[in-house]
Amino acid sequence: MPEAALHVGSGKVRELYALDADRLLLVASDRISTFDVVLPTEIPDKGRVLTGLSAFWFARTRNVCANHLVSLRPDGRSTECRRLEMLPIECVVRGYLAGSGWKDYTKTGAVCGHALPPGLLESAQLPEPIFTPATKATTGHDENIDRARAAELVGRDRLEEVERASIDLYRFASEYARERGIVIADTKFEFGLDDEGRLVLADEALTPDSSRFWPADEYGAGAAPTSFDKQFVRDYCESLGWDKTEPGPELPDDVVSGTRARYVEAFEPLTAVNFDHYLSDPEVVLR
Ligand code: PZK
Repeated sequence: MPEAALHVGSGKVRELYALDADRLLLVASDRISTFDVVLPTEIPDKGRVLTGLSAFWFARTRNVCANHLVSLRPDGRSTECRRLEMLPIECVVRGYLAGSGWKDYTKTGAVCGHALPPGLLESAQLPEPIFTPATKATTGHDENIDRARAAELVGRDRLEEVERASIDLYRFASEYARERGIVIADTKFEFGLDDEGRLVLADEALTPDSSRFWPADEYGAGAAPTSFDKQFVRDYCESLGWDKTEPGPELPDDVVSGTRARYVEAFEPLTAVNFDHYLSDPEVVLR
């Protein structure tokens, strides 16, 4: 980053800088986390794949919901975006029964208050995508909240608006991805408001870090599908018998190269852009 910019926040694998009063710079690193621990080994170009995918979705969904993207930097990993007043909830949409949703269902027959038909198998597609908001935890895991709590946090009308936008975005992207060999099982959106109080999609969107991507050809209800991007990393970590506390293990070269290839294998069919072309001209994903 050549120009003076104030560091205003860190995610597990991303950094946020203020460019001026109304512009932020979101920078995606090549760091990878598994079992909630950031590993000491980076995956080359991971930040560029996620930034390019997010920018691609922002360009494709701007008629579904306005978004914060202003421009993509030539480094392919940095996004200039509009500074917003962020809403204090995570907007999760689930189209399939996975993760905490599956656990919830086995215990209660419902997922975050959405009653579901009996007899669904793990990973089953839901009759309709469901909206399951969560609060942003500063430490540890996001906590699912019910509609009443979400309405307290953002207001009843705003909640209806973000639910509609979240489901519309998920439907658009999951249908698009399914036709290209990728199941987006669930995803998390973050929204903010502009100066006029309009709802704007922010953060990263519809990437393997903010969503569960499954390879469609391996998908079947009744089993937990492999993760599109992190399966080699998880399998390797499991093979070590690591206890999943800090510090995480270094990754060997074959796990790094295999994982990098998986990110590129998600990027290329979705964007219809050759990844080397993206590296030489990132804006190709916006056109
Ligand atoms: C914002 N985060 C989370 C993400 C981090 C932190 N357009 C925006 N306007 C105002 N605030 C944010 C955004 C966005 N996006 C996002 N925190 C604030 C976050 C990535 C890296 F360090």
